[in-house]
Amino acid sequence: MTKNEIADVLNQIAVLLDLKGENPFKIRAYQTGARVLESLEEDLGKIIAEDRLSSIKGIGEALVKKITELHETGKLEFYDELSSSVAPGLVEMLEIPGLGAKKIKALHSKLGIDSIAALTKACEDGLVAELDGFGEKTQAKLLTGIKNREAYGKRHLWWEAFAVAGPILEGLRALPEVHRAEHAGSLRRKMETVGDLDFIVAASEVAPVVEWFVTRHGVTEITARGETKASVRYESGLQADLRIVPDEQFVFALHHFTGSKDHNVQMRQRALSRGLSMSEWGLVPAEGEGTAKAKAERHASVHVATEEELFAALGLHFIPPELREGLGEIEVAEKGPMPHLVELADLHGAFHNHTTASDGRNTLSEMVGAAESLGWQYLGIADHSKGSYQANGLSEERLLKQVADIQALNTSGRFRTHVFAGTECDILTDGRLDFDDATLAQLDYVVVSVHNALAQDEETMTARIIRALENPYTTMLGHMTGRLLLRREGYQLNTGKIIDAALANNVIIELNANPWRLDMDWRHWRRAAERGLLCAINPDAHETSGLRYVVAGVNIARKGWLKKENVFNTLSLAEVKAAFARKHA
Ligand code: DGT
Ligand code: CA
Ligand code: CA
Ligand code: ZN
Repeated sequence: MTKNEIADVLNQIAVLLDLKGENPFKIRAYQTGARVLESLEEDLGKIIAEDRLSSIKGIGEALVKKITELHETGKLEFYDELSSSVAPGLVEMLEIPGLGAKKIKALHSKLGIDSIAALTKACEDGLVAELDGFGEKTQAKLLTGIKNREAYGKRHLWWEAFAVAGPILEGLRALPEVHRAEHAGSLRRKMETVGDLDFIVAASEVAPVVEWFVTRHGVTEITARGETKASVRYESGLQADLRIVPDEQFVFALHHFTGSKDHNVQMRQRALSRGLSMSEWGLVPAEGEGTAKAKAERHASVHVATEEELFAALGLHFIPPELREGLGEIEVAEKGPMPHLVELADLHGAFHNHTTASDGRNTLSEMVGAAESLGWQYLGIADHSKGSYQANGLSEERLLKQVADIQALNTSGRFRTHVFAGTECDILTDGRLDFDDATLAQLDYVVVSVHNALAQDEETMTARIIRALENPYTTMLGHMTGRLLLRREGYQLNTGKIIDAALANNVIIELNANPWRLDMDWRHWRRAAERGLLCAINPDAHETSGLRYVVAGVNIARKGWLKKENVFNTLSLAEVKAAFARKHA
């Protein structure tokens, strides 16, 4: 274990001892030990090897043995036993403002409360207010604290977080003191969900920037305010972190706080193997003692003006933020330039879109008009099929009427955007499609999706979907797992087998670009595309503004290492027509 990990264990021991009502001096000893370890500049392994731990101020005899055991084995029997003697719910209750060890012990011994859920119930039932030392006010405060904790602990959709972050970044860049400003963290890496926003700024003066940041409209709470950083909370519970650095540190800080953690760890290892120490402060010779910060203060850092130069200093080609997940990107960047990832401008249309004929909110011509103003060469209309009656799915008759309307619109020359007539056809519970072959044959293409019997077991669901992919009229599979991010898990299925079946049957898999779906997940795309799977980035738009979701889809496609040639809707109109003709030949 590293010294920081050991410090975490010591702090945790202090918490557990406190909950058990142990002697305060003993508790303090663990807290002090943790602090001393964290600020230790020398190598812990060396100190232990030379038997000098007990000579360090703040580390008592009892701790020497425990630290040594943790360092050498990564385990501590004392800690394991202590942990198992305290209900985990009690530890969690410490996160609620107004609750310390003493109050938690009282709640536990008098009301048997050992979890936040039990506490919520007791507060709602008015039991907590009746306890000595609590009262109505405290009870109400605890309930609020529990509610806030839920809201704040929540992750946020990238799409919604980006909407908050964009104007903050613009505002920062417009400040006269600010030289450079960027997003960092998961937002910059285009993760599907975001824990908090991170901003890195290089500025000539710190105070006015912090002042602007913490007084912005929509800020409900300032959660931290230091000399070079600040954190605030917005109404949605979303937190935003700001760090201000001198110009020469900007690129290092930007790279560090963009992450991910795994990517950073691998980058630091690479630096070390070249005799360099890399941190948010700079890139300096690794020799000598002390923390990365101390080294950066001692040595002049390698000078870099851009992230390209930072990667180059470690013998690497530039790695786009989307790919910095520690999933082999460094090995690729070592050998040559990274693949050229698909871009928004590469898209010439999309295939899974709805109109007022089923559950959309805009008419066919409104949707086509919106596609035209995006400069799209084509738009695919795929309204629901009759089985999705709750979504006003189309009968055969209404579908054929729509096909005729689309043909008429295409020949009218009203729009420069060509319309393809398709369907989002339900995959019935046994894997048959909701329309028969004669009906499907009237269409340009067919998206197949699961919309009911979502609780089927993995084997049944997988077989069901594969059967649908084997239908010769199936062009693409819609929202593969049906997940709704932060709301609903996807249905059980075997992703590998479905990808195999898509490849075997020449079926495209959709990357549903709706920010709540982003399905199929980016983690599967790299490998699948290498095997030849084609992706269609589809907004699943239910109104004209929904077409913009392709922005989120392109982000995720890039995270999945997809290049232009992996994405079907980068084809021109003529190429798509030819591909559809081939499918039916
Ligand atoms: P999030 O906010 O949970 O969606 O994820 P991130 O990646 O934005 O994480 P965050 O905001 O905690 O920190 C931003 C970046 O800073 C993170 O991706 C990597 C870097 N970072 C933060 N803490 C650590 C750490 O303890 N070790 C390392 N190696 N990097 C860290
Ligand atoms: Ca973050
Ligand atoms: Ca953060
Ligand atoms: Zn659907």
